[in-house]
Amino acid sequence: MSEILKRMSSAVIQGQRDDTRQMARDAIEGGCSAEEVLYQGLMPGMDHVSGEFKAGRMFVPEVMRSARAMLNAMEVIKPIMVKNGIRMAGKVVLGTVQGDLHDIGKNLVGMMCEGAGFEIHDLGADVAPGQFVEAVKAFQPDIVGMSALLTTTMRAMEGTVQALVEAGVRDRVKVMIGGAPVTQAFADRIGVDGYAPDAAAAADKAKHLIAASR
Ligand code: B1M
Repeated sequence: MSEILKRMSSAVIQGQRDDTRQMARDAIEGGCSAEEVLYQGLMPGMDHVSGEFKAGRMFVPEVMRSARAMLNAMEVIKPIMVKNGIRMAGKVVLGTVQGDLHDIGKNLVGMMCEGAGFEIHDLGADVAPGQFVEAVKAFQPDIVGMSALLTTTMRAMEGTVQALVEAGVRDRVKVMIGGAPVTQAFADRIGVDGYAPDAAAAADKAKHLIAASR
């Protein structure tokens, strides 16, 4: 790995967002491809962060700083990747379900998945079932990700799955859920494809769902 890509990984781990943006520019100008920047610079950094978060050695604010550092560099390489038709790991439509305004965890999940190479279409919070259906039709994602933080809004996850079935698009996507009150048992009961307890596990689960479907 070239020196600048190694330094980029460290800058992601340290959450140095201005540095990562400049490093991405320098790397591209120095002849690195956008793919090298993503897969050899940014993603190894986020993989490390993910491992530290899982192990309880890094916490939410630090992870968010790292994710922002990575996203800043992504702004530099994304247009190049789109222009060159570089395939991302997969596409995720993500939202906090209807009636629920909590979006910090959902944003972290989006950042971690983006760090794992996914293209994210974030619908925001308080997302109605019909909005998820429309987004599936518009963006053709591989995965629909739903977050809920209230026991009362967990029911909207089931309602959204039902809406996907009724719209005839349920079979086109994998559905993944999470949020503090959500459990694997609940995920099994409402018939979704995946559950993850935290943002790092969500990125891993998204990778597994994609691998299993290809
Ligand atoms: Co609210 N709130 N809140 N709140 N809030 C909780 C959730 C609560 C547990 C607090 C409490 O009473 N102890 C409680 C819920 C009780 C329950 O239902 N069992 C509660 C309540 C009651 C409410 C209101 C009803 C309060 C009121 O108005 N009376 C109200 C509801 C508004 C609404 O949504 N309609 C309300 C409002 C708010 C604020 C707006 C003030 C604010 C949200 C700001 C925002 O998100 N923009 C807020 C906050 C901040 C919290 C707490 C303090 C923190 C939540 C959070 O951000 N955690 C929370 C108490 C707590 O958890 N200590 C609380 C950090 C975040 C990183 O973790 O979201 O769990 P989390 O996400 C994790 C995992 O769950 C997982 O990965 C994330 C990262 O590791 N994950 C996924 C999340 N989504 C996933 C999706 C996946 C996979 C994994 O796949 C797609």
